[in-house]
Amino acid sequence: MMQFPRDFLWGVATSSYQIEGAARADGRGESIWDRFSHTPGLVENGDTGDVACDHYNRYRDDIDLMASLGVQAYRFSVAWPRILPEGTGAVNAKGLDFYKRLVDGLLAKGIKPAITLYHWDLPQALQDRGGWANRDTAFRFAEYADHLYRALGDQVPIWMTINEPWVAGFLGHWWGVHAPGLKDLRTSLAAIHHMFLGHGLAVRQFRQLGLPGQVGIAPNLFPTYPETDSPADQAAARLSDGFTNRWFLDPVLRGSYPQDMVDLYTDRVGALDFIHDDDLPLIASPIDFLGVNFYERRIIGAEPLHDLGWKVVHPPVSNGIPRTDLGWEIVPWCLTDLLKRLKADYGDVPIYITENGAHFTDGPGADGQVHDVRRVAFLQGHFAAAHRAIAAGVNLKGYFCWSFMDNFEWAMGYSKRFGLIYVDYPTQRRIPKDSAFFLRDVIRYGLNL
Ligand code: IFM
Repeated sequence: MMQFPRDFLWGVATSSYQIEGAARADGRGESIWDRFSHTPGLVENGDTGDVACDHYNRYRDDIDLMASLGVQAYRFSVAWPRILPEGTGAVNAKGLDFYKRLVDGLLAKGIKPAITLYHWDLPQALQDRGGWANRDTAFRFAEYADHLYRALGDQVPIWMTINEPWVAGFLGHWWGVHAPGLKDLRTSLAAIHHMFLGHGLAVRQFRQLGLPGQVGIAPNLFPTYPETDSPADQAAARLSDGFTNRWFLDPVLRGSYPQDMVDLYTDRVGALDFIHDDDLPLIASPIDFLGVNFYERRIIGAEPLHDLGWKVVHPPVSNGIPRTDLGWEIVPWCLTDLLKRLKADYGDVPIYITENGAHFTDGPGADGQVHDVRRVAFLQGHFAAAHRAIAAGVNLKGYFCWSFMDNFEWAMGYSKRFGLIYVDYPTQRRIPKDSAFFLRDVIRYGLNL
């Protein structure tokens, strides 16, 4: 039996646009994801978050379900356009009330609320003024954070500013496959910088209000390995690591952007003059923890003809490594590598795994239950990997499984199921999968390997 530290926090995670639905309820404004998903051809099957898991109306039952599993913390995001339908200005009290009820409901069941301020549903009104590519959005973000701090700051112990700036930045502004659907590298770098600036401003405001909780950020990180030991592949892997990891860690934890990446980006898009002199000290305002979203490793080879000088190598299925139903390799040892590397390179910052999970298609069988044995094995492997990191001295404080329930998987719509709870969308019935019971037992008894 592997025992985790006594105060280790076991949680589940979701985000607003992926589960809430009720897209027009109680004065909620339009978000960039409403606009994107309603644009024909951008989301598989024409799916939208209009109804999603109808969590906005069913949150009490969802909290009961979490409580029945013994979940200790619930990471959710707040929909900025519910609080500020135009992105700025007067608070929409009805929108804020929803989150007050949610937080009260969680606390009543002894579940710690963990709020993500931004999980990609930017108010469309701000996008109309340039969105994250406009420096002003960082200041509007801090204003929005301030409203939430004042309303919920004494009740919520864990806060995260921005979820996955790499995804929001590059998928949304360079590859155009996420909202707002832009396709320009320079714009994406400006957007990412302004997300960091918003993060720094929001952390500073958190401190100024003297809130009792902890604040951090939740980047997605990719353990990265060279395809071969050749100097060219090693150099390519180092740069790719800069692209996915160091660009997102160094500013926050070291107060600087990595120079090799500054040089590379400057070569591609011109001077990064959206980075102002005083920004980096603010962005590096000390955080209480680093969130880590982990899903995949990246194997990198040199490829001078590629945009940035490397290629992502997709290992053949014959390598024998099991995969999720999205084809992602299941590589729990890479989570241990990643956590150890964070400690080695960035010091003893407390870490929460703020997301980890997998898409498996399993649905109800003849007995009406969902026997998602592959997700159980997936969790088992990753929990053990986290335990190994703790044994190696990593200051890992908790683990949030992605996701509490099946939900709107962005451009892939409802076709992908990451949940521990199966959602039957036509009836909105929730069915806990075997993996949900597995998590319950790990929380209760420890990890039996
Ligand atoms: O569903 C997403 C989530 O919104 C952000 N991290 C990755 C998950 C699975 O793709």
